[in-house]
Amino acid sequence: MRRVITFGTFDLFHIGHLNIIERAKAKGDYLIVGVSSDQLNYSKKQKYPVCPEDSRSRIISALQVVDEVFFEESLELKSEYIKKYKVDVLVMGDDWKGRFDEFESICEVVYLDRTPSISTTEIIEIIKK
Ligand code: C2G
Repeated sequence: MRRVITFGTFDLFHIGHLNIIERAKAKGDYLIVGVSSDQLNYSKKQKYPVCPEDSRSRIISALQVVDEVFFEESLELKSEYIKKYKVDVLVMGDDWKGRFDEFESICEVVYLDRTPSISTTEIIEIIKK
């Protein structure tokens, strides 16, 4: 069984998120998703996501293709998560291209094209206008 992992905030869940999650699952048989915690977002961006972590992780858990969800508490813990969940493939969108190459010694690393023309930031901007 090929075990796949992907990470994300998945705030204001949209079609770009669904696309990458479905394409990540297609890389293997069992999909684990690390949902970044509110605290991790605050430490990266000095602001909290619109949707709190429990809501974001419940939405991800409810997807048919997702087998397991956990909270990503720190960007520094990727190799621990990869080992803990016995991961064969790490999948991320290509906005992260090159950033996770260091994990190629412990698993396969795949970057997939982002879905064009949609992002949480753009959704927030459109609603504000
Ligand atoms: N994504 C995508 N297409 C979009 C928007 C997002 O493919 N139009 C992908 C991103 O490339 C990422 C995933 O969806 O792989 C989650 O995106 P975000 O919620 O923006 O997550 P991010 O803030 O990138 O958090 O440890 C890494 C972080 O937890 C990733």
